Amino acid sequence: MQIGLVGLPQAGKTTFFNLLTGLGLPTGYNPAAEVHTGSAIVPDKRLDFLSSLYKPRKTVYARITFNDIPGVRMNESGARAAKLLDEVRSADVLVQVVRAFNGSADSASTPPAPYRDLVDYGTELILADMDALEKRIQRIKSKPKVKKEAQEQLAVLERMLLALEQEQPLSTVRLTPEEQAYLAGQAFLSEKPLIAAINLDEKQLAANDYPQREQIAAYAAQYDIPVIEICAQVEMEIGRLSPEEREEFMADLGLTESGLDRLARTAYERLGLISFFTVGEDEVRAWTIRRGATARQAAGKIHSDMERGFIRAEVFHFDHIYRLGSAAKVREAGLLRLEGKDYIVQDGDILNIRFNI
Ligand SMILES: Nc1nc2c(ncn2[C@@H]2O[C@H](COP(=O)(O)OP(=O)(O)O)[C@@H](O)[C@H]2O)c(=O)[nH]1
Ligand SMILES: [Mg+2]
Repeated sequence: MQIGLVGLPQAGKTTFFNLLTGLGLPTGYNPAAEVHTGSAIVPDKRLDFLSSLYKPRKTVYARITFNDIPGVRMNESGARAAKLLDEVRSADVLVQVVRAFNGSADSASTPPAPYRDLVDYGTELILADMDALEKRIQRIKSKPKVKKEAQEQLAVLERMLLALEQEQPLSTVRLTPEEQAYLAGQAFLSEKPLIAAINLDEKQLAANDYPQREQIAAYAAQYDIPVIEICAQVEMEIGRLSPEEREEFMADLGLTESGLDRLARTAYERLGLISFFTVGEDEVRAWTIRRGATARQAAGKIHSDMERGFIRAEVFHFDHIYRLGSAAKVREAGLLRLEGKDYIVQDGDILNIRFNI
């Protein structure tokens, strides 16, 4: 999964990026405006438990890639803007970092207005999509004779453009699969899943309040935007402490989960992703699939041979082994099942694929 960190300059993107990846890039003004890339494991206490039980040679967590994309005005033109827009386009999910914190050393002499910033960035995504759509519509119309298929395509594009003109993101436009096909895989920005990460200072975190909070909640509910609250600066500093000190400081701030925990969980939920596990002496591993995927599709995630030669899946659930303490006891209790190719894999399932090639 690829997460693009976006938002206005000085919102705390690079600080949050450092927190997520454990890297220590300089924060503040970024004149070169280069994109930073880093990755992190997806924290999963279930995998920690399985690893302590099986003591495998290797424990493999799922990974997320983060791109810290410098703020760009979407109507800015030129090579830099084009490159940054491409970065935004290639993300699976956008996380908009929004400043709520009060003034810091080199930014923020202006009072924070997180709702305004959230909406402004949404508007920039809409403007970028309008530009792309208008160009595409022009290209079709400029042909001497418009074919029937192009007519239908034009109708879809114009409907999308209309939504944008009414300041509605493309995520609000429902398209049939045939209509989707007309878009030929072109990625639009305002249809991407978006998560808002509101960057608070310690006082706001302690008070559990910040400016424009209600407006943000209403806007987020309307457009299906999950909201997480982060305290990037402090959490980054905490990240440098020893594990014991870290827990103490987190507890003081009233935080039970790290920023990475919260973001990973929210992104999985928003994208409809779940985890299943494979276990053994050699390797204990977490795999990411879409909710609703079948056992056979899950097998394909591991290896295409397993998908092609799929026979059956031996399945038990994490909760069972957690409660009973070993795979042998799960089997004794009759909780190990054999499932066919169409079985819908559940979050936390432990699979052993039987296959034949
Ligand atoms: N007080 C406070 N300052 C922050 C916080 N997060 C970032 N900053 C500061 O805001 C400035 C901009 O942060 P940076 O991560 O570079 O923002 P970016 O431009 O969005 O990448 C830096 O001076 C940070 O130290 C925060 O949570 N609280
Ligand atoms: Mg930055």
